[in-house]
Amino acid sequence: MERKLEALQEEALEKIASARDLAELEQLQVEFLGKNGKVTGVLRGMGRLDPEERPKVGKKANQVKEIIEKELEARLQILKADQEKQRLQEEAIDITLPGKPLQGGRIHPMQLIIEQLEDMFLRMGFSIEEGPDVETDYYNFEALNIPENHPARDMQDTFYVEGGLLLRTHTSPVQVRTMEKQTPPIRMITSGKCYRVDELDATHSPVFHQLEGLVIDRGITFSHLKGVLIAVTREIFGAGREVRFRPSYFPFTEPSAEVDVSCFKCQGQGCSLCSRTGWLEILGAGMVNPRVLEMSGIDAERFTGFAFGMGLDRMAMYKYEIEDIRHLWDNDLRFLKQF
Ligand code: 2NL
Repeated sequence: MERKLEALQEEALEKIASARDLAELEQLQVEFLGKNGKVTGVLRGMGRLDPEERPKVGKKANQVKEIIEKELEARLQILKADQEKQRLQEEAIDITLPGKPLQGGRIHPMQLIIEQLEDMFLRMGFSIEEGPDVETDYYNFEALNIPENHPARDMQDTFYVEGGLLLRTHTSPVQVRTMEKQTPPIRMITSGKCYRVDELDATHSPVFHQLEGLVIDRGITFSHLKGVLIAVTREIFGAGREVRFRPSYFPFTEPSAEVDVSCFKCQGQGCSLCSRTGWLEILGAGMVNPRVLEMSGIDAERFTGFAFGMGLDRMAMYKYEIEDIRHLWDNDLRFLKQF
């Protein structure tokens, strides 16, 4: 009987040592120490033993039971520790890996153009002025010598709002307001949104941006106008660009001119961007009409001035080779990421 118990102990310890997981271990517990287990069976069969033998065999059986229990427990701890180690390995995070890069914001191409122009004009001693988007007929048309019957005043072209007000169709009202509140010398620019009734397509938008400038002082001439505008075009489009002044007409300037730069894409050879002319029209300008000066309270006998205006959407399209104006409004990240 004792030898049988020893054999059982040996068998149990061997199996415990080679148990690979908690389930196997649990089965061994049942196999040897369970209600119908092998060791339990020996203890149960003690009734048939010689009464003299019983204490010895009972003692041995309890020893074996204890040893197996201890081994089961020891193995259980080892397997648990192994399991934990494996779990930690699987869940391990490599803290030396670089983090996910933060996607920084970009400056919108319209803002890039505005900032570049503003910087340049600030260096030349201009101030930056602002005015309302909702304007009166007086500031948007009347004070600029735009006649009562001018097509721009038509409902078809201008957004009118309640109370006889309108959405400014150009940034010129800001210049009128500046002339009213400042005395010459005046050197100012203003930029912002303008509104005209227009279908949205690749080259037109009912909301667009302008930058306008105004210089008023004693003895200002067309040469001053040319000097400033040539500097502006070179800064935006590069020093190698030719600049051309063509006679034009605006009610608020006399004489008036439109300014072209030689096409930067084809070097003036003619291409699709410049419609094969070799030239890109970028701004309008002129000497401020004396009537406009007088209406805003500036003595046209003592002061002269020049003014200019440019469409910033077109500037951005030229400079960044954007073929559709709607890209400026879509906020498509694939577009915005390029700036
Ligand atoms: C263009 C032409 C221009 C002006 C704007 C102006 C403003 C006042 C007085 C006189 Cl208060 N002139 N502005 C002058 C000439 C041209 O803009 O093609 N803009 C996109």
